[in-house]
Amino acid sequence: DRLPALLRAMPKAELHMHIEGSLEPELIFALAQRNAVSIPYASVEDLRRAYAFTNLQSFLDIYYAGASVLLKEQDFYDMAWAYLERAAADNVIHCEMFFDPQTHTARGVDVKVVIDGLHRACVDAKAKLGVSAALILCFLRHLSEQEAFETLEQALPYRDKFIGIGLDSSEVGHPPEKFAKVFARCRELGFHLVAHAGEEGPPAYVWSALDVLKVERIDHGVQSSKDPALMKRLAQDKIPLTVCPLSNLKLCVFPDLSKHNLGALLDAGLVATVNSDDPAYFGGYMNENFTQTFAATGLTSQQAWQLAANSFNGSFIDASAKKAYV
Ligand code: ES4
Ligand code: ZN
Repeated sequence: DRLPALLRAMPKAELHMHIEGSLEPELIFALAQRNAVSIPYASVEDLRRAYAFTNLQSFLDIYYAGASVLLKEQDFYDMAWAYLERAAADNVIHCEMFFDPQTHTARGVDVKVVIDGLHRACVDAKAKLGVSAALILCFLRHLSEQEAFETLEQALPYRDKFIGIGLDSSEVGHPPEKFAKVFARCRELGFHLVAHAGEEGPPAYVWSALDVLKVERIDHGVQSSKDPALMKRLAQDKIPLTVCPLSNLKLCVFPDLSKHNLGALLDAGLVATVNSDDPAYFGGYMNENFTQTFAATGLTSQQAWQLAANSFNGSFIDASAKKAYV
Protein backbone atom coordinates (compact mmCIF):
# COMPACT_ATOMS: atom_id res chain seq x y z
CA ASP A 1 0.00 0.00 0.00
CA ARG A 2 1.62 3.19 -1.22
CA LEU A 3 -0.97 5.58 0.25
CA PRO A 4 0.96 6.37 3.49
CA ALA A 5 4.06 7.19 1.42
CA LEU A 6 1.99 9.55 -0.77
CA LEU A 7 0.47 11.22 2.31
CA ARG A 8 3.91 11.82 3.80
CA ALA A 9 5.55 12.97 0.58
CA MET A 10 2.92 15.35 -0.73
CA PRO A 11 3.59 19.06 -0.19
CA LYS A 12 0.99 20.49 2.16
CA ALA A 13 -0.01 23.58 4.12
CA GLU A 14 -0.88 23.61 7.80
CA LEU A 15 -3.63 26.13 8.63
CA HIS A 16 -4.59 25.21 12.18
CA MET A 17 -1.94 24.82 14.82
CA HIS A 18 -1.37 26.66 18.09
CA ILE A 19 2.33 27.32 18.49
CA GLU A 20 2.03 26.94 22.28
CA GLY A 21 0.59 23.48 21.55
CA SER A 22 3.83 22.46 19.87
CA LEU A 23 5.80 22.65 23.14
CA GLU A 24 7.08 19.13 23.72
CA PRO A 25 7.51 18.01 27.36
CA GLU A 26 11.29 17.93 26.91
CA LEU A 27 11.32 21.61 25.84
CA ILE A 28 8.92 22.53 28.68
CA PHE A 29 11.40 21.07 31.18
CA ALA A 30 14.43 22.65 29.47
CA LEU A 31 12.77 26.11 29.49
CA ALA A 32 11.56 25.66 33.08
CA GLN A 33 15.18 25.08 34.10
CA ARG A 34 16.57 27.90 31.93
CA ASN A 35 14.04 30.39 33.36
CA ALA A 36 13.89 29.01 36.91
CA VAL A 37 10.12 28.51 36.60
CA SER A 38 8.65 25.73 38.73
CA ILE A 39 6.03 23.45 37.16
CA PRO A 40 3.81 21.02 39.05
CA TYR A 41 5.26 17.90 37.37
CA ALA A 42 8.22 15.86 38.56
CA SER A 43 9.53 14.72 35.18
CA VAL A 44 8.90 14.54 31.44
CA GLU A 45 7.19 11.18 31.99
CA ASP A 46 5.05 12.57 34.81
CA LEU A 47 3.93 15.44 32.54
CA ARG A 48 3.22 13.12 29.61
CA ARG A 49 1.08 10.94 31.89
CA ALA A 50 -1.16 13.98 32.50
CA TYR A 51 -2.04 14.03 28.77
CA ALA A 52 -5.20 11.97 29.21
CA PHE A 53 -7.96 14.36 28.21
CA THR A 54 -11.72 13.94 28.38
CA ASN A 55 -12.76 17.17 26.68
CA LEU A 56 -11.42 20.55 25.53
CA GLN A 57 -11.27 22.12 29.01
CA SER A 58 -9.28 19.22 30.51
CA PHE A 59 -6.68 19.84 27.80
CA LEU A 60 -6.64 23.64 28.09
CA ASP A 61 -5.83 23.49 31.82
CA ILE A 62 -2.59 21.58 31.08
CA TYR A 63 -1.82 23.57 27.90
CA TYR A 64 -1.85 26.88 29.82
CA ALA A 65 0.34 25.35 32.57
CA GLY A 66 2.86 24.22 29.92
CA ALA A 67 3.03 27.70 28.39
CA SER A 68 4.03 29.20 31.76
CA VAL A 69 7.72 28.42 31.08
CA LEU A 70 7.84 30.92 28.17
CA LEU A 71 9.35 34.23 29.26
CA LYS A 72 12.05 35.50 26.87
CA GLU A 73 12.12 36.32 23.18
CA GLN A 74 14.50 33.38 22.68
CA ASP A 75 12.00 31.00 24.32
CA PHE A 76 9.34 31.94 21.76
CA TYR A 77 11.89 31.62 18.97
CA ASP A 78 13.08 28.19 20.14
CA MET A 79 9.51 26.89 20.40
CA ALA A 80 8.52 28.10 16.93
CA TRP A 81 11.79 26.98 15.34
CA ALA A 82 11.41 23.46 16.76
CA TYR A 83 7.90 23.27 15.32
CA LEU A 84 8.91 24.64 11.90
CA GLU A 85 11.78 22.15 11.58
CA ARG A 86 9.39 19.33 12.48
CA ALA A 87 6.78 20.62 10.03
CA ALA A 88 9.36 20.78 7.23
CA ALA A 89 10.16 17.10 7.88
CA ASP A 90 6.47 16.37 7.15
CA ASN A 91 6.68 18.28 3.85
CA VAL A 92 4.69 21.21 5.18
CA ILE A 93 5.77 24.05 2.89
CA HIS A 94 3.39 26.71 4.20
CA CYS A 95 2.11 27.24 7.71
CA GLU A 96 -0.25 29.69 9.42
CA MET A 97 0.41 29.53 13.15
CA PHE A 98 -1.90 30.68 15.95
CA PHE A 99 -0.51 32.34 19.04
CA ASP A 100 -2.28 33.38 22.25
CA PRO A 101 -0.78 36.67 23.51
CA GLN A 102 -3.11 36.82 26.53
CA THR A 103 -1.62 33.60 27.91
CA HIS A 104 1.68 35.46 28.14
CA THR A 105 0.71 39.07 28.89
CA ALA A 106 -1.27 37.75 31.90
CA ARG A 107 2.11 36.58 33.30
CA GLY A 108 3.79 39.93 32.66
CA VAL A 109 5.42 39.01 29.33
CA ASP A 110 5.29 41.89 26.85
CA VAL A 111 3.46 41.16 23.60
CA LYS A 112 6.54 42.51 21.75
CA VAL A 113 8.65 39.70 23.23
CA VAL A 114 6.09 37.13 22.05
CA ILE A 115 5.68 38.48 18.52
CA ASP A 116 9.37 39.24 17.93
CA GLY A 117 10.47 35.72 18.90
CA LEU A 118 7.79 33.97 16.85
CA HIS A 119 8.29 36.25 13.85
CA ARG A 120 12.07 35.77 13.84
CA ALA A 121 11.51 32.00 13.61
CA CYS A 122 9.13 32.56 10.68
CA VAL A 123 11.76 34.64 8.85
CA ASP A 124 14.43 31.98 9.46
CA ALA A 125 12.07 29.21 8.32
CA LYS A 126 11.74 30.80 4.88
CA ALA A 127 15.51 31.29 4.53
CA LYS A 128 16.74 28.01 6.02
CA LEU A 129 13.90 25.52 5.53
CA GLY A 130 12.05 26.89 2.52
CA VAL A 131 8.87 26.98 4.62
CA SER A 132 6.69 30.09 4.43
CA ALA A 133 5.19 30.81 7.81
CA ALA A 134 2.77 33.46 9.04
CA LEU A 135 1.19 34.32 12.38
CA ILE A 136 -2.47 34.63 13.42
CA LEU A 137 -3.17 36.34 16.74
CA CYS A 138 -5.95 34.64 18.72
CA PHE A 139 -8.18 36.15 21.37
CA LEU A 140 -9.03 33.87 24.30
CA ARG A 141 -12.81 33.57 24.24
CA HIS A 142 -13.13 32.78 27.97
CA LEU A 143 -11.91 36.35 28.59
CA SER A 144 -13.94 39.49 27.89
CA GLU A 145 -14.30 41.44 24.66
CA GLN A 146 -12.80 44.42 26.51
CA GLU A 147 -9.66 42.34 27.19
CA ALA A 148 -9.54 41.37 23.52
CA PHE A 149 -9.63 45.07 22.58
CA GLU A 150 -6.74 45.74 25.00
CA THR A 151 -4.73 42.90 23.47
CA LEU A 152 -5.37 44.23 19.97
CA GLU A 153 -4.20 47.66 21.07
CA GLN A 154 -0.98 46.22 22.55
CA ALA A 155 -0.25 44.22 19.38
CA LEU A 156 -1.00 46.90 16.77
CA PRO A 157 2.52 48.41 16.86
CA TYR A 158 3.65 45.02 15.43
CA ARG A 159 0.80 44.59 12.94
CA ASP A 160 3.20 43.96 10.06
CA LYS A 161 4.27 40.73 11.83
CA PHE A 162 0.89 38.96 11.86
CA ILE A 163 -1.64 38.46 9.08
CA GLY A 164 -4.84 37.60 10.88
CA ILE A 165 -7.02 37.32 13.95
CA GLY A 166 -8.55 34.17 15.42
CA LEU A 167 -10.65 33.07 18.38
CA ASP A 168 -9.79 30.08 20.56
CA SER A 169 -9.98 28.52 24.05
CA SER A 170 -13.16 27.32 25.83
CA GLU A 171 -15.92 27.30 23.22
CA VAL A 172 -19.18 26.31 24.90
CA GLY A 173 -20.70 29.29 26.72
CA HIS A 174 -18.55 31.76 24.77
CA PRO A 175 -20.28 32.16 21.38
CA PRO A 176 -18.63 34.10 18.56
CA GLU A 177 -21.04 37.03 18.88
CA LYS A 178 -19.43 37.86 22.25
CA PHE A 179 -16.59 39.28 20.09
CA ALA A 180 -18.68 41.04 17.41
CA LYS A 181 -17.28 44.52 18.02
CA VAL A 182 -13.60 43.60 18.23
CA PHE A 183 -13.82 41.45 15.09
CA ALA A 184 -15.53 44.32 13.26
CA ARG A 185 -12.57 46.52 14.23
CA CYS A 186 -10.07 43.89 13.07
CA ARG A 187 -11.93 43.68 9.78
CA GLU A 188 -11.62 47.45 9.32
CA LEU A 189 -7.91 47.12 10.02
CA GLY A 190 -7.61 44.67 7.12
CA PHE A 191 -6.73 41.49 8.99
CA HIS A 192 -7.72 38.04 7.83
CA LEU A 193 -10.34 36.62 10.18
CA VAL A 194 -10.86 33.05 11.44
CA ALA A 195 -12.54 31.52 14.50
CA HIS A 196 -12.78 28.18 16.23
CA ALA A 197 -16.42 27.10 15.95
CA GLY A 198 -18.21 23.78 16.01
CA GLU A 199 -15.43 21.88 17.77
CA GLU A 200 -17.60 21.08 20.80
CA GLY A 201 -20.08 23.91 20.27
CA PRO A 202 -23.28 23.76 18.19
CA PRO A 203 -23.85 24.63 14.51
CA ALA A 204 -25.32 27.95 15.73
CA TYR A 205 -21.76 29.00 16.67
CA VAL A 206 -20.56 28.29 13.12
CA TRP A 207 -23.42 30.39 11.74
CA SER A 208 -22.53 33.34 14.00
CA ALA A 209 -18.81 33.03 13.22
CA LEU A 210 -19.77 33.42 9.55
CA ASP A 211 -22.59 35.96 9.78
CA VAL A 212 -21.58 38.06 12.81
CA LEU A 213 -17.77 37.84 12.86
CA LYS A 214 -17.56 37.44 9.05
CA VAL A 215 -14.68 34.99 9.26
CA GLU A 216 -13.05 33.59 6.11
CA ARG A 217 -12.36 30.13 7.59
CA ILE A 218 -13.85 27.99 10.34
CA ASP A 219 -11.40 26.22 12.66
CA HIS A 220 -12.68 22.68 13.35
CA GLY A 221 -16.33 23.08 12.26
CA VAL A 222 -16.94 19.34 12.48
CA GLN A 223 -20.28 19.84 14.28
CA SER A 224 -21.57 21.49 11.07
CA SER A 225 -22.60 18.08 9.74
CA LYS A 226 -25.53 18.18 12.20
CA ASP A 227 -27.10 21.05 10.20
CA PRO A 228 -27.83 20.41 6.50
CA ALA A 229 -28.53 24.09 5.77
CA LEU A 230 -25.14 25.01 7.25
CA MET A 231 -23.42 22.33 5.16
CA LYS A 232 -24.99 23.86 2.06
CA ARG A 233 -23.80 27.34 3.06
CA LEU A 234 -20.22 26.15 3.71
CA ALA A 235 -20.11 24.36 0.36
CA GLN A 236 -21.64 27.22 -1.63
CA ASP A 237 -19.35 29.86 -0.13
CA LYS A 238 -16.30 27.55 -0.23
CA ILE A 239 -15.57 28.28 3.43
CA PRO A 240 -12.51 26.22 4.42
CA LEU A 241 -12.82 24.03 7.51
CA THR A 242 -9.51 23.40 9.28
CA VAL A 243 -10.17 19.92 10.67
CA CYS A 244 -7.86 18.34 13.26
CA PRO A 245 -8.52 14.59 13.44
CA LEU A 246 -6.09 13.54 16.20
CA SER A 247 -7.19 16.53 18.30
CA ASN A 248 -10.82 15.47 17.90
CA LEU A 249 -9.87 11.94 18.92
CA LYS A 250 -7.86 12.99 22.00
CA LEU A 251 -10.54 15.46 23.17
CA CYS A 252 -13.27 12.85 22.65
CA VAL A 253 -15.15 14.82 19.97
CA PHE A 254 -15.35 11.47 18.13
CA PRO A 255 -15.12 8.14 19.99
CA ASP A 256 -12.85 6.62 17.38
CA LEU A 257 -10.98 7.88 14.29
CA SER A 258 -13.05 5.48 12.16
CA LYS A 259 -16.12 7.52 13.23
CA HIS A 260 -14.59 10.82 12.12
CA ASN A 261 -16.68 12.79 9.61
CA LEU A 262 -13.82 14.11 7.45
CA GLY A 263 -14.93 11.88 4.57
CA ALA A 264 -18.52 13.10 4.89
CA LEU A 265 -17.36 16.73 4.83
CA LEU A 266 -15.35 16.11 1.64
CA ASP A 267 -18.24 14.17 0.07
CA ALA A 268 -20.50 17.17 0.75
CA GLY A 269 -18.11 19.31 -1.30
CA LEU A 270 -16.63 21.27 1.60
CA VAL A 271 -13.10 22.70 1.48
CA ALA A 272 -11.92 20.57 4.41
CA THR A 273 -8.26 20.41 5.41
CA VAL A 274 -6.19 18.25 7.79
CA ASN A 275 -4.20 19.92 10.57
CA SER A 276 -2.41 19.06 13.83
CA ASP A 277 -3.90 21.67 16.27
CA ASP A 278 -1.64 21.03 19.28
CA PRO A 279 0.76 18.37 18.01
CA ALA A 280 2.82 17.97 21.20
CA TYR A 281 -0.33 17.19 23.18
CA PHE A 282 -2.45 15.21 20.72
CA GLY A 283 0.04 12.58 19.61
CA GLY A 284 1.03 13.63 16.14
CA TYR A 285 2.25 16.21 13.68
CA MET A 286 0.81 16.61 10.17
CA ASN A 287 1.82 13.29 8.64
CA GLU A 288 0.53 11.32 11.64
CA ASN A 289 -2.79 13.12 11.27
CA PHE A 290 -2.95 12.14 7.61
CA THR A 291 -1.76 8.53 7.90
CA GLN A 292 -3.80 7.60 10.96
CA THR A 293 -6.97 9.22 9.59
CA PHE A 294 -6.63 7.56 6.19
CA ALA A 295 -5.90 4.17 7.78
CA ALA A 296 -8.96 4.44 10.03
CA THR A 297 -11.49 5.85 7.56
CA GLY A 298 -10.49 4.41 4.19
CA LEU A 299 -10.10 7.75 2.43
CA THR A 300 -8.55 7.45 -1.05
CA SER A 301 -5.51 8.83 -2.88
CA GLN A 302 -7.93 11.11 -4.80
CA GLN A 303 -9.03 12.52 -1.43
CA ALA A 304 -5.38 12.92 -0.37
CA TRP A 305 -4.82 15.10 -3.41
CA GLN A 306 -8.02 17.03 -2.65
CA LEU A 307 -6.93 17.69 0.96
CA ALA A 308 -3.51 18.96 -0.15
CA ALA A 309 -5.12 21.22 -2.77
CA ASN A 310 -7.65 22.45 -0.18
CA SER A 311 -4.82 23.34 2.21
CA PHE A 312 -3.30 25.75 -0.32
CA ASN A 313 -6.65 27.04 -1.62
CA GLY A 314 -7.80 27.66 1.95
CA SER A 315 -4.59 29.44 2.93
CA PHE A 316 -3.97 33.18 3.01
CA ILE A 317 -1.07 33.06 0.54
CA ASP A 318 -1.87 35.38 -2.36
CA ALA A 319 -3.88 34.19 -5.30
CA SER A 320 -1.02 34.25 -7.81
CA ALA A 321 1.18 32.11 -5.53
CA LYS A 322 -1.70 29.66 -4.94
CA LYS A 323 -1.82 28.81 -8.64
CA ALA A 324 1.70 27.44 -8.41
CA TYR A 325 0.65 24.89 -5.79
CA VAL A 326 -2.73 23.51 -6.93
C1 ES4 B 1 -7.20 24.66 21.27
CL1 ES4 B 1 -8.06 22.25 20.40
C2 ES4 B 1 -8.29 23.89 20.86
N1 ES4 B 1 -9.53 24.41 20.86
C3 ES4 B 1 -9.69 25.66 21.28
N2 ES4 B 1 -8.69 26.44 21.69
C4 ES4 B 1 -7.45 25.94 21.68
N3 ES4 B 1 -6.27 26.47 22.05
C5 ES4 B 1 -5.33 25.55 21.86
N4 ES4 B 1 -5.89 24.43 21.39
ZN1 ZN C 1 -7.29 24.81 17.63
